[in-house]
Amino acid sequence: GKKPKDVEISIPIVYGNIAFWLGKKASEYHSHKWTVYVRGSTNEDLGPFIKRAVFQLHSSFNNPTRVVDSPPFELSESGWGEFEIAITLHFHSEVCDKPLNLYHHLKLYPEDENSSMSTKKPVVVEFYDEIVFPDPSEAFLARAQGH
Ligand code: SLL
Repeated sequence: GKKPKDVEISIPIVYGNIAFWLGKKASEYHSHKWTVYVRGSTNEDLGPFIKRAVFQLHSSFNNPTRVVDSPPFELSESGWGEFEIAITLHFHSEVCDKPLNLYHHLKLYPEDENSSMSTKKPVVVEFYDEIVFPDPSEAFLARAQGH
């Protein structure tokens, strides 16, 4: 059973991507501009929890391992194709020593037949999730309370 003093901390997040088709400015290898991101579900700063986000891109990109060391934890690029992005979240040491992996399939092209390619209407695909820390340290609790 759960001891009454047991607490867990749950951080609501949203991760996903936004993509703009470049229209007349599109070239063969750069048809879209896109941004992949991890943010607080109501835009709260994740900096107190997350130290670093590593975005692993498709091998067709130069330097496909992209490290973001401060918020906002997002990465913008241009390209032509969809692929799975592995996002590794590293937490501050008092939060959690173990990194967390998220996977996001980058979406550039509208899904349904009714929405055609448009430079004005971006494609957005995002997911809600919660990062749960079942046994937070005192230091983490103090940090979360000040949040
Ligand atoms: C596909 N499996 O064939 C996917 C791979 C890779 C997309 C998509 C690179 C852009 C650049 C780029 O967009 N790669 O060269 O900078 O559809």
